[in-house]
Amino acid sequence: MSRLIVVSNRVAPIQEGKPSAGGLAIGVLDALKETGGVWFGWSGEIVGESGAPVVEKGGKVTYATVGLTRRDYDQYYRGFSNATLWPTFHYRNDLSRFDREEYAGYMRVNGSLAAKLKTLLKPDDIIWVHDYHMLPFAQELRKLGVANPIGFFLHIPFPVPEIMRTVPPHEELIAAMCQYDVVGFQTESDKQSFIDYVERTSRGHFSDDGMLQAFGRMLKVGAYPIGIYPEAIAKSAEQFSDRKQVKSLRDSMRGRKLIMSVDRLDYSKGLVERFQAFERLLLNAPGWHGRVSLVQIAPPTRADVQTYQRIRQNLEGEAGRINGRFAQLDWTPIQYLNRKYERNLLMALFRLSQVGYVTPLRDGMNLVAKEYVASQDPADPGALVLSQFAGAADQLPGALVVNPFDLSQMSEALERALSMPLAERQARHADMMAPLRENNLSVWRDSFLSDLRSVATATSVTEMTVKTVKGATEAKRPAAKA
Ligand code: ADQ
Repeated sequence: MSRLIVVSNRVAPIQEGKPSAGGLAIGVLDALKETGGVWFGWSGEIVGESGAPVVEKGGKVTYATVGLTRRDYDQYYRGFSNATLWPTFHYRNDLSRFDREEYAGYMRVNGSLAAKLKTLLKPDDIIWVHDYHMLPFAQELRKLGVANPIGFFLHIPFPVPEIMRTVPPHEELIAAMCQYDVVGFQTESDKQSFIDYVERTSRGHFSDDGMLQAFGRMLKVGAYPIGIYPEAIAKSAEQFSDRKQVKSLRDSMRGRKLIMSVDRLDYSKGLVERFQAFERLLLNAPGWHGRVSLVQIAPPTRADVQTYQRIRQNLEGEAGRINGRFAQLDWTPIQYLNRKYERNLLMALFRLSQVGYVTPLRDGMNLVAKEYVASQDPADPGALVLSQFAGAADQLPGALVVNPFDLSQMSEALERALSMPLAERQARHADMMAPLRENNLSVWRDSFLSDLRSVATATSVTEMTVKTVKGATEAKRPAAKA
């Protein structure tokens, strides 16, 4: 089988089973271990001058990492990726800024990373590129003559065409994305937004077999919702339930109900609205005073991007205000913890709680929602309040789905979740576990890679035909992709 090359902005070399790893790391690492391969990307270090990749072997997996210069980091990572693409793709074009130099830096870094990866490539490798930092990566590889099959998966939402057009170089970016052989999205609606853009703006054509013809190329476009390993999560949630921190939270609740929320601290996660909806519950249903607490765990991320500093101040202000308004000597309504926790411990905290409260304003998938469900005790599961704007809402039919812009609806859903009878909680939990098992993390990875491998097969069959018929000796892209 061909070697797999994974490219992502950050490379996270981890030992199998290490608890801090997220879906991307666990999912792709399994695939790399199976076929052998390379994981290529930024080491996370800022360096004086960016040199050749540092290559380390870990079993069948080779980790190849490069440093970024301060200028690269500011323009490519902090600038165009996180101050333009991230907000716009999450429908926050009010927070998005565009700077030509940052965009030039984004293209430059993609070009230089592509040149560095090229030195490691073999002719039959297949390449799987991840996320919004790398939209033009295939185009840069193609410029260097790389003809290998290249797939791309977008972990965050893809916006409708009207929003996409607010990014000034939108057409260049979409044309670059069409240099991939497979482009994957989290949901059918993200996929549709991409197709709508290409059909309306660039006169592309999408056919029923999932192939898109655009910018002189033919590519597969699909929805591949990322999953989790529900059995492994259920097991660790149960095993970690007797940890000291879990017991001490249980003791401190003294019979009160617990609403759990866990997110990276990001404006897309709707944290302020979430606190305000909880406040509305306390206002409208005073019977809950002293009987329920919200624990919000939200470690800061991208702390050097200004918008993230503002969200942090805003959230701390809201938690303080709500606590000041309602707290009693022996009851704090909101416990806001600004730090990272070991993943297994989080799963045990989910299991301890009566309500999972996951209400992003926009989210590609949201693995926390899936992890919350998988962590529950099937005999006495918690209920899930979930935003309709998380990709996960398509796949968790037993959730109480809310519009995170409607504070009244959210507070009503919280009250319903807190009072939900056991039989209804059990039925809803079973309804959610079935799709989580069917579409687990292996299914996500295997279905994407199987589509990418079919491209590889089509490529070699077409090349053989071209060679036989025309006696050509040079490697060519398949005719279907011309
Ligand atoms: P994220 O925006 O990071 O990911 P999410 O899908 O919720 O969002 O994944 C977060 C992961 O980090 C989860 O596995 C969670 O358990 C963990 N985590 C969160 N807070 C933590 C804390 N305080 N301590 C330790 N671990 C914590 C992006 C997209 C999502 C998409 C994923 C995967 O934005 O929409 O679901 O990629 O494709």
